[in-house]
Amino acid sequence: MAFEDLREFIKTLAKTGDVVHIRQEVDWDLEAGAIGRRAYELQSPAVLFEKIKDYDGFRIFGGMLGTFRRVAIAMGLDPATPVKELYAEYERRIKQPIKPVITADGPCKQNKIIGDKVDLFSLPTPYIHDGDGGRYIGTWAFAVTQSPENGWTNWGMYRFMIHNKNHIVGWPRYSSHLGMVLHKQYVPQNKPMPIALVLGTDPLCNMVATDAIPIGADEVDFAGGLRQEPIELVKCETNDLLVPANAEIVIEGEIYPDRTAQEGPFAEYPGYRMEGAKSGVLWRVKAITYRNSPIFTMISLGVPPDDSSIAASLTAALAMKRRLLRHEIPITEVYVPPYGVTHIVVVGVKRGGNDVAKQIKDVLTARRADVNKIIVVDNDIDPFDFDQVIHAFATKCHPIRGIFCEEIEPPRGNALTPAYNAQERRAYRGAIALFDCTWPPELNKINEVPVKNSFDSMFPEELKKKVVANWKSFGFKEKK
Ligand SMILES: Cc1cc2nc3c(=O)[nH]c(=O)nc-3n(C[C@H](O)[C@H](O)[C@H](O)COP(=O)(O)O)c2cc1C
Ligand SMILES: [Mn+2]
Repeated sequence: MAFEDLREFIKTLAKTGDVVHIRQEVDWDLEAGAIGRRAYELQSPAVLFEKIKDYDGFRIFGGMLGTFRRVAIAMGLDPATPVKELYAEYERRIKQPIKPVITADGPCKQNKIIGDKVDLFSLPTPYIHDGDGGRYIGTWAFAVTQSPENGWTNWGMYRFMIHNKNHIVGWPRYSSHLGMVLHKQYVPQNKPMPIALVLGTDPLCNMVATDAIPIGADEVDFAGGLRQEPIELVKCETNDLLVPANAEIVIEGEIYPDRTAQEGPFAEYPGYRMEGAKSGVLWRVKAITYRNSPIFTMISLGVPPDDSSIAASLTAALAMKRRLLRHEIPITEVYVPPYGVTHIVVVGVKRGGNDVAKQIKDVLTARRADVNKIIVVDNDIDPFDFDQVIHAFATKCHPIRGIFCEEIEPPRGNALTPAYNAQERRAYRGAIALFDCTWPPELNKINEVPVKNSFDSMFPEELKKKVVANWKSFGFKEKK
């Protein structure tokens, strides 16, 4: 069962107690951001702001996928589904893409503002964090763009800020799919790049827009796979791009091939504000279309947990897993713990040792090193269980022979890593630390590998079976 649109998802959240409807008037100027931020930090429900100061008739929805419960609900699963099962289900569905269907009309066309009438300040874009460079219109939205060469249509989540009444500025990195296509295919020909920014859809569309789906593949097919039903698309008013017909708000425009503008600063996903303004990608807005009583979507990004550290950590982990498996590295699971804000990843391996650990490091840093700490554990450790991971790290990672640190050469460094200094960040320099918490395969299993003192590893199979079989009758529960 897939959600028809964002509204149906919010109704379901209301039934499970996972959304708070705020009916008092709330100010778009910092107040919505402050409420949204505190809600994350107290692991509260998502928020639907029903009355926005200066913007009658508009609503704002914050925190769509800010807890694993909300991710589970978005996938049509039991809200209490364990994180590991969410990962497995996402992984299973993403392997079965479903092509979209195209319709002639849709709710996103109920209101149209075209050309000179466009005024971005007619939307209730929040000024989210004190210190942001402006009002951020894209914090939990996705950009649709297309390659002029082969029609590859990309959906990606990149931040966007209002520049003026009909211009938006953003920071899709050079290495993002939008950035690559812009700089390699449009800029050299001095051609403007059509773009549509989509707010308020089935949450699985947002989720897939955070996923590093390979170059050349259309994210919309994977959104279909995730919801197990095709996405309905409708054509834009001012270009040929296709957008979800049920979207709350669609902003259409063209990225200049030859103009940039200042973007930021912004409270970024690692949980800090680091830099001043950057030079950003600039676009002119040519049309805005929206549903009646539209719901604007936002996140109040910051320290974890929030939609970025919850939903986007899951997609980041599974993208890393796909990459490692493509390189035939003998891995089991990959986990990105939310509080590690995609700066730390835990990789489980079938066969340990420095060589395998170094291969993992090389693959995960080859194109760009967004992560800066990699923990590799043997398959007796569940990477999703941080108690087990810290035990392996404490006991098996040799402080000299188990830790490998190296510099990451520009431009592969992650400019948003708080630990890097300003020069490193600006130059896209970086560093990586690999923590090998595995036993080397050359150790003699009988004499050299210390025996682990656990229920699983210390007792005869027959006895273990008997103990497990009698467990409940002794008066214990199955799980911790
Ligand atoms: C909340 C949020 C904001 C993001 N903002 C940006 C951004 O401004 N620029 C960027 O390059 N990537 C950003 N990302 C990461 C991209 O979404 C991610 O790399 C994704 O794979 C991009 O799609 P693509 O692979 O089709 O380029 C953001 C992710 C999240 C979750
Ligand atoms: Mn892509």
